[in-house]
Amino acid sequence: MKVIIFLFICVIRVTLGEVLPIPPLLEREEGVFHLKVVEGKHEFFQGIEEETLGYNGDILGPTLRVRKGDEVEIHVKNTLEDETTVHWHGLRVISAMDGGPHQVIPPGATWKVRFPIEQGAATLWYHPHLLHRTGPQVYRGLAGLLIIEDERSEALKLPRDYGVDDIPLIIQDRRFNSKGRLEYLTRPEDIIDGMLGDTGVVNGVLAPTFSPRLGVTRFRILNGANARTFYLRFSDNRTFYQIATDGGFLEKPVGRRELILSPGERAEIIVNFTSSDKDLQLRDGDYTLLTFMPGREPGEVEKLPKELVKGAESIDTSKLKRRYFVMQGTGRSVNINGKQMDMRRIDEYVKLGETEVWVVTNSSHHMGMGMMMGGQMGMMGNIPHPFHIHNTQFRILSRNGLPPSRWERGDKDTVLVSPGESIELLVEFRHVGLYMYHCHILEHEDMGMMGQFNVSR
Ligand SMILES: [Cu+2]
Repeated sequence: MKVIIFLFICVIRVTLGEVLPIPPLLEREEGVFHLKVVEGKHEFFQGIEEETLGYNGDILGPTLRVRKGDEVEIHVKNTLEDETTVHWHGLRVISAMDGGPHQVIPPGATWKVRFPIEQGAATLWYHPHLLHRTGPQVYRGLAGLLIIEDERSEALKLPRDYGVDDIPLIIQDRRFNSKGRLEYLTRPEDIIDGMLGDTGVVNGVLAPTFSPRLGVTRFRILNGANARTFYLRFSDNRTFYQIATDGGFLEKPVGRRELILSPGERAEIIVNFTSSDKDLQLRDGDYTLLTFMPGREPGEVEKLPKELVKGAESIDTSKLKRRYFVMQGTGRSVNINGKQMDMRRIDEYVKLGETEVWVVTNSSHHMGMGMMMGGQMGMMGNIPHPFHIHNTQFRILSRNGLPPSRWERGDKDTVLVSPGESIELLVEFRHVGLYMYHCHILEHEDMGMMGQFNVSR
């Protein structure tokens, strides 16, 4: 019976090809965005209902689109029986509005926030950030996009018709058992690697199809996975153009064939489609995430702008204060600088508006094949960690002493640090209060790979 069910699932996996759902743009009601955290039912596989979580719906959340200079008001009602929080990932905002572990929304309560949008055009996102319990809530479906537009993004000749030629892609992975039910932290290696799935999910569905217009389409890609780093390529290995990093535009479009995104990171890319692109696929390694079926309608944007934004000026960093963050340990012992998250301890004190260099090292070293809990052989200690800092957009100054690649020279809030790597970041904070820095593998974060810094005058 089990075999039959498994085969049945495999057949659905190959043939489903659901149309890519686009998270709706949330309209303001009397100037206020209303988000309701709700329990839902979602069918990843036809006929198999899964208990999920969503904002205003069964899974994921609507897209909030705002403009630089806006005063934004958001009311988040928690209808769950559990606590939650909503963190605006990538946003420069005062700590009381940040939505970290200190801003718990009890069951039945409504959290009201109001803040100005002070930063430029970017694709940010929102998700829960409960102490020790972020992973399961995101895994069940809580994530959504927050798009900022500004004068520059509106003036540039780029596709920006949301859902038509400006397409959000929330890429995640999930693991299902033989009955097609979601599994979470069921294997010993999940404690080491974080929760890695075996099935890709895009905007909440498996292996969807999308019909782009002919010509160029923009994709705003979020790695919303708990732990998996995606190595994205097109099936024909074509060149596409990256135009933005986590926090905004790159100086110029950068031609690429592969986009590596770790959990929490975003990128905006431009892809050119022709009528002969039937069956083109977006893949992670050999795994097909999304299949394209170009339509016949020509797109509106033909050529990419040569320059997107002015590049950042180089500054002398030799006299700046340096802080060191070493990510180490494996499994339940993951830590930063030898410490695990403690709400009662402030790890770093930072001065408002002061530019600093944060040196982030992943000292997990390769110890070869080893026996893991449960008796399986696995890689021990060879774990990459995406490092995320709240309330800022930083610049990567160097990777292992070398200048960052051209596609990493934009504003960032999350950076992948591979084992043995050391990365220098140029950071600066414009709001006071208590904030987090942490690994964005959510199970690592939940196990304590997080610290607190206080920004003051
Ligand atoms: Cu980690």
